[in-house]
Amino acid sequence: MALDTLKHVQYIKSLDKKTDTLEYWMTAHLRLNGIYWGTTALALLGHGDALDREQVVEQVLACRHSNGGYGGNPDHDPHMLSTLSAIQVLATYDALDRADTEATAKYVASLQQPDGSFAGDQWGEIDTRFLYCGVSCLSILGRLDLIDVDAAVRYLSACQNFDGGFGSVLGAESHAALVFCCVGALAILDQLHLVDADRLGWWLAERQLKNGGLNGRPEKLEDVCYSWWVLSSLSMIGRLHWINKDKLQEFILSAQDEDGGIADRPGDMPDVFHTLFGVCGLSLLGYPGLQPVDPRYCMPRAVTDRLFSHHPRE
Ligand code: GRG
Repeated sequence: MALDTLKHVQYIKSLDKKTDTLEYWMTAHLRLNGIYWGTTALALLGHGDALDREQVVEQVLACRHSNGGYGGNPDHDPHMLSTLSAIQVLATYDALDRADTEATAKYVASLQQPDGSFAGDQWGEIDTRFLYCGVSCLSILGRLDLIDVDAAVRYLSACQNFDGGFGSVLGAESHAALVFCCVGALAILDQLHLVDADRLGWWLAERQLKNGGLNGRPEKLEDVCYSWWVLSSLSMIGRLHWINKDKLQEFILSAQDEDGGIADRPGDMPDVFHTLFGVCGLSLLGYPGLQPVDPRYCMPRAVTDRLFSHHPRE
């Protein structure tokens, strides 16, 4: 089975036109995340110009608040998850100069807690996802100097469990998506030596099931999105070869929908989240014709190369 690139491009392009569907309105709070998932998938598929740049940039800027944070949709409260997506999309379209990024950097930094962790917004939920968002965002903006990096690293380090994995908060069960968040943040901060790579690599490799797909933790079902969370983590710790690449590639390709888009597993309905992470997984596996993805940022390598030639990540 081969990757149906053009159908996936058409599928992503069609998403913003389906405004008469329940799904469209049920996912309103995720609109900015959706723009990031779609535009990143298009860029990795080699069709970064498939959407109108100005329209995308305007859509992102419409979600901006005066404090520098971004909401999931215009008039939605600012949140760390949508703020990272906004910055990633603006960076991908080389449009960071269109927003007051200094205010955004200050908004993000204001959510760091004394123990180094990050809250998702003003209401104070703590999660390693938000720590990743904070570190990734500030690194893209070249403003890691605004936070207590040592405290963030101490918090991340303390989150590593006996099995080598990481969870959503101190002491929480290891979960592959949170492994990406913690390892990704440590990679961005150049602190990967703190990870027990053999132990973590073993736990990650055990996520592969007989059908080639990966799950997110023991006894759970396979899901295409773990092709990103698991594989990017293995890539960052230099152990990508610890899983069976051919079987994973076949699993991802078999989750393609005949009308475009990729689903969580074969036979299910496709969505843009799984489309991005399926394409990202294939890119890390070296699938021909795909643009390389940066495992630390989940952005095209060409974009992060351009960004960090302007300013050092520190
Ligand atoms: C830039 C790629 C990128 C991410 C930014 C938001 C974020 C940082 C990471 C999100 C990580 C996360 C927690 C993803 C959710 C993955 C997922 C499918 C969770 C489902 O959890 P369960 O318990 O699934 O329903 P399992 O598979 O364990 O049954």
